Amino acid sequence: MKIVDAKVVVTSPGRNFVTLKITTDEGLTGLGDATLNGRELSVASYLQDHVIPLLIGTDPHRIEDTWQGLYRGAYWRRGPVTMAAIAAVDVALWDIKAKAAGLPLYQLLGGASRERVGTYGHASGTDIPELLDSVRARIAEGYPSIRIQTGVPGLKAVYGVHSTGHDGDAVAHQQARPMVEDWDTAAYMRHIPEVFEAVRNEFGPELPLLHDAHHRLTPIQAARVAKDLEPYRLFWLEDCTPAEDQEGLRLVRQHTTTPLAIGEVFNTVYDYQTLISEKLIDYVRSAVTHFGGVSPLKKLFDFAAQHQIKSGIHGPEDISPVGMAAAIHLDLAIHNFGIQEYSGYTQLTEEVFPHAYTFTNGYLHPGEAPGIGVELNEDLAAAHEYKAAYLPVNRLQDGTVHDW
Ligand code: GCO
Ligand code: MG
Repeated sequence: MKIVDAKVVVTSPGRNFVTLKITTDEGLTGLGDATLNGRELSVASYLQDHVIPLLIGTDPHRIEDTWQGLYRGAYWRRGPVTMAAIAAVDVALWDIKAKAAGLPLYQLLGGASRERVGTYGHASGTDIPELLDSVRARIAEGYPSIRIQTGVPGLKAVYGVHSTGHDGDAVAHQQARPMVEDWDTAAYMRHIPEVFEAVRNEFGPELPLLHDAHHRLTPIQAARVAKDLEPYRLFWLEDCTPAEDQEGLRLVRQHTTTPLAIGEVFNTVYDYQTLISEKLIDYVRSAVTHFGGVSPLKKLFDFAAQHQIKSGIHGPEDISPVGMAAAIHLDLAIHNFGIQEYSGYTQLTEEVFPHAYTFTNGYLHPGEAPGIGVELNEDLAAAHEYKAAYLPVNRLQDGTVHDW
């Protein structure tokens, strides 16, 4: 088999998605997700200008060799743009291989290790009463676990709340320049234990609760928050410190038994070397789409498994249904699965990307269609053109730029 064509489709059915479609001489096609929120066109160009010319004429079955060729062959390694582009190729080739075998991808990854994939959904509110309503709504939808985020008194806009889409996910605003959110770490640190207290009082001790600090705390602040939240038995505290400082997590770890999750902005195993080998975290958060694809993410999970660390694949709306499907196949197959983030998509996005995977009462299943089980409605995709959109930037009240 040979690759005879490959193209990049950029579409915006509400938000931007970048999809790679590879076609073979036998008529098999494969899809890969290359969406990088706010930097979509850079990945599209990387693929179009530098990767697709290398793919034409090659054997799509040689996934590992193609991956290594793209990773090592460029000389310049790692980084979100490069790794999103490589991820799209990797997933599209796995899609083709599994279709050629007539099997859903999870069968090629070792087969199912479980019957269904547990998820967490997003609950958010500008204040605590609104948050409690949102938690109630997620429970009614069947979500077994829930991430909670609230506004902080005195702040206008906070991650996961005011800049949110239909489900409390962060939205890239469709405008030429990023909007600005405000932040006050001390106010947040005073408020967050009250939020957990209210949610536990209302919903009891059993409901698994998660929280995302979105890289905003220093290690000592994160240690304080994680300790203050210990009585509420979190499922995890996510991204408590700026993720690039692996050593910072050592200090947090020394002070708390709150489980820690990190890694949605990571793109290679090297970002996790210290974190995993020293057991500084409990869940690895990388997405198939930003980590170079199914091949390296499977290796990461195997490395994590040796240290009793589990998966918690990043799955907000800015991962397309193609990237989500690839994640669900991995979730079903690996032994050290932890949880899958899933916030759903708008109706229009579902129509652009018809898929075999299902979401039923809070649990996902990849379905039995050969490949990853996602199609691309190219006409509908073409009817919704790219629109410039950016995530917010974060500033302290004196105007200083802060981590977002
Ligand atoms: C999450 C994330 C997202 C990010 C978004 C940025 O935990 O789901 O923090 O909501 O903010 O992926 O593009
Ligand atoms: Mg997050």
